[in-house]
Amino acid sequence: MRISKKSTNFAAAKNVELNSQFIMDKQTQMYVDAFMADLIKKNPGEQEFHQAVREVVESVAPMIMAYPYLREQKIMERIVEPERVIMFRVPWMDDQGEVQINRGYRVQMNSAIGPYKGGIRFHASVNLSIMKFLAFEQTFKNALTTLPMGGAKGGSDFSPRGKSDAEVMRFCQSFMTELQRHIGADTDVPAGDIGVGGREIGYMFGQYKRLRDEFTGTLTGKGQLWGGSLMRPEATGYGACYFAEAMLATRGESFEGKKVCISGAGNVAQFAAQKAMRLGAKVLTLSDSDGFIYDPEGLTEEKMAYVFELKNVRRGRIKEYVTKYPQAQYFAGERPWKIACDIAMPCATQNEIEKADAENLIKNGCFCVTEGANMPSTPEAIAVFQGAKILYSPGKASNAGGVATSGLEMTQNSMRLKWTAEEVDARLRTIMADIHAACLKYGTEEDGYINYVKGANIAGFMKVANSMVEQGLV
Ligand code: NDP
Ligand code: 2IT
Repeated sequence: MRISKKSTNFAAAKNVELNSQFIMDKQTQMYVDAFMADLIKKNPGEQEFHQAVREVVESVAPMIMAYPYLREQKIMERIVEPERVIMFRVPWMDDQGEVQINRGYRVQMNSAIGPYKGGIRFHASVNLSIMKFLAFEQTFKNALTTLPMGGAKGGSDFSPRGKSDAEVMRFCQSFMTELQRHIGADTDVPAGDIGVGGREIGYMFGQYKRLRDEFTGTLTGKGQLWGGSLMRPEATGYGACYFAEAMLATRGESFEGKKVCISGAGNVAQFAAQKAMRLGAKVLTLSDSDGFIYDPEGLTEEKMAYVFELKNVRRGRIKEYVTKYPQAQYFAGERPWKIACDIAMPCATQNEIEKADAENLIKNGCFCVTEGANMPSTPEAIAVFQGAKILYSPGKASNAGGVATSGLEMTQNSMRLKWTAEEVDARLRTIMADIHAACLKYGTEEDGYINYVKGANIAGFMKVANSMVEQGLV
């Protein structure tokens, strides 16, 4: 069913076929500007949060103008206000016997469609702005997965890099000693993110279980021996590749024979690289915060096995790759975006593709950017991609396979059984295809260009917004 722009009532809007008839006019732009001015005043200095909100408001403002119930219910004003923010002291003792103090966070952003759900990030850069931007993005991403999960994010300015296992364990135990009172299988289910992998989830789960005396699926990304889902480690990177395959297919293309630049060398980057390679692509780069490696011959199964061991067992740096494979080059202090490629997959961190990087990518022939990380492209870079009409997908759509598979882990935990890898992978593929279809439905513009940002934001927003309306003023 399609209803006209004049239709204003909620019941009609719930089932409406929304499309690009909702465009930005002057009045809408004024709404966005006023909304952002107010948000910035209320949340001073939180630049990443402002950036994430602006992107969503710009996409959904035409809907808000078209449907007065969204304005009357102050949905946008409510959606940017976290339901709860928890900040806490995390004291721990290092191996030298010195007392260390970090700050812990959990931002419980929105529970309209399910229990709070989202990762935990341990990185020196973590602050309230980064937590809020991630929790905000997570709310819409989780809505896109088709699974019942609200949005949250947590973390600490603690960096596991260079710490001993014992230090990491003491930190995780102290962090969970406070966090445990705020989470639960039907309340809030954390998982991993930057700096939080299987080791950290294990230590946190152990402490949670000890303090609460219950074995539940309160964390996801658990070990395979104690409730973890098969394919969860692979899911974000694989899911991003499944999404990229769908994007490429809209132009009759595939990964076969394509040159791919990937940033990061962590969980998402590793499995994006493995899947892209297995789909026939030549993966040329990986990186960390010190620099990137460029292997003109491309990654192979053997080289990937080396990377897995280097990063996940020895916890080494990516520059060691060139010692092992001397045909590769290491570029200290640089990002991979100057290397010519067809497809770019940023899988490290926020704002890692700036305007000049985007221009470089386009100049060198890149025609598809699929985000594995959260908000890796600056607004200026996104404008360059969309201006050039290349395929570009925001992380909240293309990296949703990770949290989706976390959702599948929750399902398995609730049922107290474990699916095979094939079963989980098949569900992951279906979910990524559904997210791609939602982007197409809400993001296809009049000239046929697919605006994945608009599509993902409108689809995610309307699901959360209408759920909030149905649940009353809470
Ligand atoms: P990891 O900690 O496993 O890996 C992160 C990688 O990114 C490392 O190579 C790290 O290098 C690099 N990196 C981190 N911070 C910076 C920085 N400030 N500048 C340059 N490089 C940096 O994290 P993940 O792979 O899990 O996460 C990567 C991205 O994907 C993040 O944006 C995360 O939010 C997102 N994401 C993760 C999901 C998951 O399931 N894990 C799901 C969806 C999104 P170094 O070792 O030098 O720090
Ligand atoms: O950003 C993300 O989606 C994640 N870090 C994964 C969250 C999750 O709950 O699996």
